[in-house]
Amino acid sequence: MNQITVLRDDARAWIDQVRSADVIVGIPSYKNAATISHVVQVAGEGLDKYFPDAKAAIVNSDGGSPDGTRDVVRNTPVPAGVHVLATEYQGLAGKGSAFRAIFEIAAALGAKACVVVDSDLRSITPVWIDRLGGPILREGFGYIAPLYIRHKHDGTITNNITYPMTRMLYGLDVRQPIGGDFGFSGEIARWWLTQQVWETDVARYGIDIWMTTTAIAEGFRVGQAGLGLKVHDAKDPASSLGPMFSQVVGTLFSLMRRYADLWLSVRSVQPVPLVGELPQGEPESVPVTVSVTIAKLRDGLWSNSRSLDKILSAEQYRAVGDIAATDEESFAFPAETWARVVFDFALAYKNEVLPADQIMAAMVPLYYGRTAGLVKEASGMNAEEFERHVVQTQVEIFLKLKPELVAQWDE
Ligand SMILES: Nc1nc2c(ncn2[C@@H]2O[C@H](COP(=O)(O)OP(=O)(O)OP(=O)(O)O)[C@@H](O)[C@H]2O)c(=O)[nH]1
Ligand SMILES: [Mg+2]
Repeated sequence: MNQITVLRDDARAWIDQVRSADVIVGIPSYKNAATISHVVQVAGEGLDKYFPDAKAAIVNSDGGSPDGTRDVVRNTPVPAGVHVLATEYQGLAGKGSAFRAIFEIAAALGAKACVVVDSDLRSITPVWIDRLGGPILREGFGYIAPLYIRHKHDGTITNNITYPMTRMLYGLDVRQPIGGDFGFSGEIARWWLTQQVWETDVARYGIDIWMTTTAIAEGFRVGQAGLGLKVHDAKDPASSLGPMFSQVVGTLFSLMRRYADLWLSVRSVQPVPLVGELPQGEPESVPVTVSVTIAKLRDGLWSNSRSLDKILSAEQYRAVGDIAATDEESFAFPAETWARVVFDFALAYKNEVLPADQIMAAMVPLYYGRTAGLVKEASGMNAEEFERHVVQTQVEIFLKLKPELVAQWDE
């Protein structure tokens, strides 16, 4: 068994008492007292209904919430036979450390399948637990990513970078590589625990892209679970996604170095097996303030000019300068320009032209710029039109331009 490093005494005592489990649902949290009870209740129902013969547990891995999140979990009724732990992990503060504690508990209990779901989900239903965990327990999958429809203003990091890059680099059409709700085997959890990443951004919001990328690159069988709509406490991309962006994309870039031998030779895209039905429908809307995102592009271009001069090619630097100079009315940030900007940043990260944190800080304003462009392109579209005309168009552009990145990588 792996060494236990992030578990407190209460969690260790609980493990000694429960001893083993077949299926675990892990729920990371930080200040989610208002929403987590629903998630725990639905997880309990899902385990009871779809895994009646399995020994099951729910583990809330909390970041020391001051709002009583853990007590809410303890006071939520679950079906008889489902064990519940609400504990505070130790280590670097972040979602990844919360997951590490869940992996350690899964390993200690010898769990065969593990499901993780976010604590701010409002659209979760019991069947999610089956779709994410069933293929692991019963069909030999190693990793299940979620497939759901999100509002066009939600998931801007996914739509603008983690989806197009994952698909282009590794050749697998995983639509929600950082969706947060996953199923995985005990085997992969034990492998993740052996990796020396827990002092990096993987311990924070880098965890999702790291799990998905390593699952693909290490050859685990990957599937997607049709989960319908994702409705959660979504953040306005104009105001609160900067740090998350740096952590996710910095992790994606460092994985590009690790798995270069793999992705440099990938040229086509394979579909991912679907569990359940293709999602449909229109989720509730997420607000976005375009004027704020454009202002962040302009301010950031100016304040990061010395970094951008080292990172961007002259052509791309000129292009984003022209984009920033257009007024909100006619603002556009073409996907081609964005793809080439992303490639320039990936190369700068690999070649260490500046310290990683400076590179990522200089990229955030450009992400705001592309987000404003995406919101403008999506204007008047429903979820289905947005998927077809904006998201799928952009991923095809990344794939078409991949040879430009490959040619520069080993220069
Ligand atoms: N334990 C712990 N959990 C965290 C921490 N940060 C986030 N989480 C949990 O991780 C899950 C996802 O976080 P969210 O902030 O909802 O992020 P998201 O939904 O991926 O991102 P958005 O699309 O921007 O809303 C939630 O269950 C959070 O409670 C943390 O520092 N510690
Ligand atoms: Mg959320």
